[in-house]
Amino acid sequence: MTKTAEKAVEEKLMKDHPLEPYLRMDRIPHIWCPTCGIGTVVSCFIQAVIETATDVDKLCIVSGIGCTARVPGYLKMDSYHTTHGRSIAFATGLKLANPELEVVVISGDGDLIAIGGNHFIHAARRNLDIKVICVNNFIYGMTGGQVAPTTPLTANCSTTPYGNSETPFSLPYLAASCGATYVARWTSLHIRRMTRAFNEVLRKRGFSFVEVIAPCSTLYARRNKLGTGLSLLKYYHDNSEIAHGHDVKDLDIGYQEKIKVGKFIDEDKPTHIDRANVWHTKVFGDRYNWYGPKPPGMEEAK
Ligand SMILES: Cc1ncc(C[n+]2csc(CCOP(=O)(O)OP(=O)(O)O)c2C)c(N)n1
Ligand code: SF4
Ligand SMILES: [Mg+2]
Repeated sequence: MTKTAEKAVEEKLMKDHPLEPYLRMDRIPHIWCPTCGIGTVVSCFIQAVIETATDVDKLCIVSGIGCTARVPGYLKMDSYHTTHGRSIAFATGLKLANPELEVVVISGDGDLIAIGGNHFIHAARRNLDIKVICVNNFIYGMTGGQVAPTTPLTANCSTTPYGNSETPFSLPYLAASCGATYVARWTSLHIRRMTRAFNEVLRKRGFSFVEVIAPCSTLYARRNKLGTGLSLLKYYHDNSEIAHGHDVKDLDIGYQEKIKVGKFIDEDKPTHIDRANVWHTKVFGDRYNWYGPKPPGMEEAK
């Protein structure tokens, strides 16, 4: 093929790409390394937005800082790239200021669970109606591969050159024990299942959490001599076990051990705003102004 023909094909592909309406194409190419898992999460998320016919005018995407936290910058919708560890705090403000918004946090394990861990547990405890997608690459990717609260025992990081000796969090267990209404874990290899999970959380009311295990090819894979990002995907293929409904206490991830994936929690309970409305109506009676839209079945509650 001549160079001109190649360019024409390239241009047509770019023009016809089905996700293009949802991407800020002026920012492409993105910053992520080859075979990094974050881009897959973006594609699956957009696919879920399309499949659920989510109103993009009401959709807000929030992140903190990190490689994963760059996601909102590429999405052509209201998106907020906030400060490190404060994505859920920011999302809480958005949701409470305008309960009609669909607020989705997409950020990294460091951002959400290390510096941002306190916001995470309290948003889950309150059952705040937001969706949290955590890309867990077992490391602080953007800042040079430091150890994270998700790093498996013995794994090598730039700050643990002799191996990690700290017990990591199991994110589904953490989310579930704090009160999350939806908890799932997939790897970036599970494209259709991850997309289905995003479909479900976009339709769910309440604190919904999806952990996506994704390769950091440049830092985690290389430092641990695990090959490329592609080698990690092969590893996920061979070592993921689908275990829907499995006991959340038994979802730890050991270094290069089997990874249990699936949907572990899917339940319905009143959200933070539902409870506040019911309680304040009880306390203040007719003097209370209902906050936000009434949920299905509660229209007559006041
Ligand atoms: C208050 C503050 N502390 C530390 C940093 C430096 N910092 C930026 S991103 C990051 C960690 C990113 O790790 P993670 O959230 O897992 O995202 P990843 O890059 O792995 O996707 C850190 C420590 C910062 N920007 N602000
Ligand atoms: S450093 Fe790691 S997490 Fe960041 S873009 Fe590269 S592969 Fe992805
Ligand atoms: Mg990370």
